[in-house]
Amino acid sequence: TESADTRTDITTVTQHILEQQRAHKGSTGDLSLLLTAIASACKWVSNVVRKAELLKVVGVAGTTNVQAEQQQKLDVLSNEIMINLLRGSGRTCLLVSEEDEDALFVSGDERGSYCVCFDPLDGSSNIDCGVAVGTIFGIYAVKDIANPTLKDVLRPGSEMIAAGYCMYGSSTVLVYTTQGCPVNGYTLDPNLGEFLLTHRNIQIGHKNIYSINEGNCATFDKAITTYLHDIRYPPKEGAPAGWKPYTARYVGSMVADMHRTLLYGGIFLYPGAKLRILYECFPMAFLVEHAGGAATDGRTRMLDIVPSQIHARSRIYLGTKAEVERIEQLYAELM
Ligand code: AHM
Ligand code: MG
Repeated sequence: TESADTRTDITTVTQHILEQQRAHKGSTGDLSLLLTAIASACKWVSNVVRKAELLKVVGVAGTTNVQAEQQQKLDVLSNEIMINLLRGSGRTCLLVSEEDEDALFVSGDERGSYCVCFDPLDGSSNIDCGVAVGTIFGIYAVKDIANPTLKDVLRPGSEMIAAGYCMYGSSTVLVYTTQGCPVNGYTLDPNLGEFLLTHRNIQIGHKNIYSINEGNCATFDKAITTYLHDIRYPPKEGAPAGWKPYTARYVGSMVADMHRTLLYGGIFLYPGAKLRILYECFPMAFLVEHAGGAATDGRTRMLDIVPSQIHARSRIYLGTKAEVERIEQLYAELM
């Protein structure tokens, strides 16, 4: 069989971005450049994550971030990498990072027309034990390039024009979509240093898997305890033939838990309003909807929510349509 090293019919992420750009008549190419810059940043972050233990860069940096959690050196590094490449693309005017309390306004020659909200290294509590972490991003177009304001990102998630994540797991996988387009995934070939198209048009899978931190069960809403009971125990009136309880899987890194949910199916639940709307909930909701799934806070479609401030948090339930509709139904009945 032909080895991947000798095949030349493989599509790189840059090629694919340009191909999609050509399909959009009147496109300026600005978004393509921005997405290419994000792909470069993710390669760079992947490189530092993979070397972290060896370089002994893992550790507490001595500062705390805006969420008052322990900030580790890799968070700081990843944030700097993202900011440098986003600014350097010349296509951004407003950057919102989980690591920075205030939004960063890009000025001068570097200013462009996009606003990017991102978590440079999500799941960083997993770094020291080598478990998957990731970068998450959501992109908006600024309304008035001469005057970017926070209102450009304090908008419903449905107004994003692109969103995605990069997972630094057993392989490095970049997954993104643009408004109305398929979700595609690209795996980093470490030898070529290129992201190659490996997952075309991702549609959410059909397996019955649920993903939640059950340690917090004392605080769960009645809708969620009822849902969890229903997927674990056979119905009282008798289980239909072939009934099986759902499988539990929880990494504790949203990117890894969402990547699995997209590929295999099921539902990811975080009832405790811990996750940040702009750079955790919205991008994942945008992706899951584009992959044929759904996302809600129990009462409202996630992408219809308007965040009140840049680090605002929400409950979130996202996965296949059937599971998300069941949760919404339970909220309507019980809450
Ligand atoms: P972080 O941004 O501080 O890394 O926190 C976000 C992470 C998500 O990746 C993950 O889904 C969640 O926190 C896990 O939280 P918990 O440890 O409470 O289960
Ligand atoms: Mg995070």
